[in-house]
Amino acid sequence: MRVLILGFEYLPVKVGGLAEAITSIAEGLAGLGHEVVVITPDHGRGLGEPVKKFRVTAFGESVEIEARRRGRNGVTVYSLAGGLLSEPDVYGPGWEGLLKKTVLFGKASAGLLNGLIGDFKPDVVHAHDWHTVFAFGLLKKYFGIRGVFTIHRLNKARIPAEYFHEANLGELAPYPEIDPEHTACYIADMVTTVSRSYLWEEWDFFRHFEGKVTHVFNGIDCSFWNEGLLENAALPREERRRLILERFGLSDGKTFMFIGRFDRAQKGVDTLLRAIEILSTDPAFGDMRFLIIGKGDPELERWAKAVQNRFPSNVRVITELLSRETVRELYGSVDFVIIPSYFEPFGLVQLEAMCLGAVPIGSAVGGIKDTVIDLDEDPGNATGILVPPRDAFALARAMIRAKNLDGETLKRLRENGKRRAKEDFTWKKACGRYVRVYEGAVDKAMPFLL
Ligand code: NHF
Repeated sequence: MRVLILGFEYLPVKVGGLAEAITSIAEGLAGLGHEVVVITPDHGRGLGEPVKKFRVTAFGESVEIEARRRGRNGVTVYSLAGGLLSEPDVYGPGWEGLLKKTVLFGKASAGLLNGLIGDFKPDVVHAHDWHTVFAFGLLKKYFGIRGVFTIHRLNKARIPAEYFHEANLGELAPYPEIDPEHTACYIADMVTTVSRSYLWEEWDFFRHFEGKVTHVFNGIDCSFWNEGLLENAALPREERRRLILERFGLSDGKTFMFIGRFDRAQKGVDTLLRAIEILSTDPAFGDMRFLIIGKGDPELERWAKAVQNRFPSNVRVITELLSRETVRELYGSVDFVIIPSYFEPFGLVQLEAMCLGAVPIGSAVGGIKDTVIDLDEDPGNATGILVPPRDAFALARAMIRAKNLDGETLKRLRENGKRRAKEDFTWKKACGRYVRVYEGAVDKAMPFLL
């Protein structure tokens, strides 16, 4: 099949998990023998060779668009530069700037395909997240291509209808304020999201598209998240842990790690900080170590530092950016990884941890619930522990339980986790299912089948 992919992030341009997901899907499809072309904004990176120039009008101005092309792992990537498309802030500048950038991306994508269509007529256009709504709408309008829209994380934005008029898609904007995710799903032939549980948690949104909605799990690239590549691969895990803790000025102990954005909406670092405060009065606390890695909301950063100052022998907060290799070293050394998210469409941390033998303790939501098999639910196949979200007491109890697990259970959790990450959540599987979505040969979400 010929597949055209639209996305606002594509490696090496990365803000979050979206870049990894879109890149892995494109490369995975190419690996299955499909012809894959990606269109993405250049975001001022100047990647690839300039191959086409043309002008589009947008917001009363004429903008020169430069299409740059590069090949990467079997995929042809076009990045569009010019005007706001060259703005380095991927999701900016500001909200209005972002809206204008999405409109310009739409027109420039249509202009690019207009020039390519004689040589490359896609069988399917696969658009990711709402920033591609105008590109998706225009490609469907002018070329009538079958369209698949994937939601990696619902944004629930409302944008003024005038942006649709400016994008030459006024027919999609009958009301003053439009939800772009709703519009993209409405015009799509198929709608997907990245885990089964997230789909049902957000059924109030997805039910509007009943009959054409399904999930496709993301995958994990265990070739990078691989124990064999650890700096201290030859040492026993406890020794690696001791060395890592020493590096952070801590003595040895059972180690729990959090890695993620410090925000109040999703990642739940506040629940973890509360749980540590609760644990501090427990006799078990003396043997527990916490590595909290991330940054974001300044108030949460202050709270985290205050917890570190209160418990200097137990807690380290690391706000500087760590390389992927260092993060891999940490996953391969700590005992447990905490993922206290309030919601998680898919989530990569729990699977990265599982690839490297760190046992996840996560909220029973979205993709975490679908990837981690809970110790109480299925002790033989368990890969971690699930707790209710936003419940610091439950998380504290789970951490004490984890600390006291016997060696045999811990080993089973680790081995099961590695196997599940490597075998059940491969990008090859994900891409095989996307192909079935493209062909319309896939099971759908049916509320009466729950
Ligand atoms: O893994 C890629 C990522 C997900 O849960 C993640 C999210 C955004 O919030 O699909 O997209």
